[in-house]
Amino acid sequence: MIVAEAVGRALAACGVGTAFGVVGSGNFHVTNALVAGGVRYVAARHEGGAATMADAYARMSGRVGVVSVHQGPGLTNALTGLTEAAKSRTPLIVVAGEATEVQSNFHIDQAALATAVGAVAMRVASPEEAVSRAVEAYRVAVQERRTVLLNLPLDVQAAPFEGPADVMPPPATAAAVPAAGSSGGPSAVPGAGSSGGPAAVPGAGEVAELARLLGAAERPVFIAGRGARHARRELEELAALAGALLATSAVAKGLFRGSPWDLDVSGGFATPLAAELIRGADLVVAWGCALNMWTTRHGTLVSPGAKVVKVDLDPAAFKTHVPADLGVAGDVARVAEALAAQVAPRTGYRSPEIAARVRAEGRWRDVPYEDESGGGRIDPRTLSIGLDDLLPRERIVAIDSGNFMGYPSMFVDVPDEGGFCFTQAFQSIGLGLATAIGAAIARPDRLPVAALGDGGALMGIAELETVVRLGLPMVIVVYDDEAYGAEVHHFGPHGHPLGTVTFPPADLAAIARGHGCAAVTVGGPGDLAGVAEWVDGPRDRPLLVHAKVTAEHGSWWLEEAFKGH
Ligand SMILES: Cc1ncc(C[n+]2csc(CCOP(=O)(O)OP(=O)(O)O)c2C)c(N)n1
Ligand SMILES: [Mg+2]
Repeated sequence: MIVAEAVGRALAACGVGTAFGVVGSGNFHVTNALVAGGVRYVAARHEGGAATMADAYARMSGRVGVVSVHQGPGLTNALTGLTEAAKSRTPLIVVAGEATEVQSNFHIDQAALATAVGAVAMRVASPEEAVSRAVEAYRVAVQERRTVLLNLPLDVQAAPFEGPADVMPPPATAAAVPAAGSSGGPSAVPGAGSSGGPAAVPGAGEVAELARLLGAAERPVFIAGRGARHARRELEELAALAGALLATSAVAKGLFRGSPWDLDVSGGFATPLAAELIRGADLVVAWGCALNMWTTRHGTLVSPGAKVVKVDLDPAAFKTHVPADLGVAGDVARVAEALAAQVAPRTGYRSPEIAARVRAEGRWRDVPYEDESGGGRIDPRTLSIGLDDLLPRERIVAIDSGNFMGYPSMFVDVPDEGGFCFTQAFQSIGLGLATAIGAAIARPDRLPVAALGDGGALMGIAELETVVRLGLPMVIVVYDDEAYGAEVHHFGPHGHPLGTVTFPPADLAAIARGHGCAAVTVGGPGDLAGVAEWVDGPRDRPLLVHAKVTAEHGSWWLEEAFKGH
């Protein structure tokens, strides 16, 4: 056995989930060893796709994703996806060949590259440490929720490995990532506040103080983030006692689906009703949620008079973004449980009037709008509502970035927090299709839906062949405005020339058919019949919905986003 094989076997024995990659000489043996160890391998067509697939897979499966890349350009190609993963604290291991000879064409400072984007760099520097380094990479990925680059120098990985061939998984780490339930169970990889650790047991003083605040609040609102995705039951039970309304950040969308007190997403995607009720809160408790500018519309959704409490594993979260008046360090579920024993039942915000309003105005589709479809183009709201009606409810929705992104985020519903995959921590366009592939592999029980702009779709189109090759029953919706719409609406109103951000029509349906997809071009509401036909059929090929959308004006959440530029 050579060192590369020992590393692959060791990672497999640790219990990593699916591996994604593009194989070259520098990662050939380690990838084959992963496969020999029982790990599923998915070949992507671009390392950027592989990285994002692994990120999305990890988020939605609760297992550690692996990315396997060739030295040098294999790694640089993966960087945007790796940055997204690192910013999102996704447990990920990147195994990469490494050309340590500076004369090599493939040579770059790979460790510096990883560190620059927030990943942890490690190296198997000698044959003796092949296994221990692999196990350490797994431990750091899981326990510290980090994206880890495991460099495998070419000479070291080719050397004979003399140690034991079998590797025991490290104790306590494999169990630290909760398994994804098929529905509503402990969800994906832990976010802040879910995996246990030094601050997992809450301090009694802070808990008592939060119990006092909950006992005094007239209009409490809970906002749950990534770190609360495993804690639906505990939060719902506490909210029922405290009379709190329930909302989430975008990444936790769907967490409270089905509750009559669910306001859905807080932030730019919030309904007018949700925004009004969150602004009306006298106590906002953020659970595993940083309350960043997106979740709070630059702080404006939190009333100046409201008390703000953050419950998070990481006390560093307390003072960032909207700062907390009180911070409770601990695991979200355990804090909520401790509080439930101390809070007496009260009506709080849960009046019959509010219940009636949430029923009547709680979803975006309840908000009246004028359908602007016409002239061979469909209003993106009408498109999204139409798809929401047509597509099976057991779905997993992935969203790319751009002006269009709010339409599917707001109008296409998801069944729970395992139904929405939002790789937007780096705000990169082009990640949506690969996100949908990783999510689809994590949740084969659900219909994967990729919602993309034309710009993001064409940037990530290399993976269309992957969708077809894997036989994924995916619906890919392209909101095509023949432009980088976000830029058009950003600069257009100021009279700037827009030739650099507008494009002639591209026949995306033909491109999709060329890859082996079914495709339908939608230029008005009537064309959605083609989608219904696919849904009712055998779904033996992916479907690309090429929607020519109206684009006279920018979206309202984009206005909000520009404040962050
Ligand atoms: C990798 C990357 N390049 C450029 C940008 C800047 N950018 C943000 S949105 C956008 C336009 C996206 O166009 P499209 O996917 O068609 O969506 P639309 O805005 O038209 O709805 C661009 C270029 C970015 N965020 N990420
Ligand atoms: Mg566009």
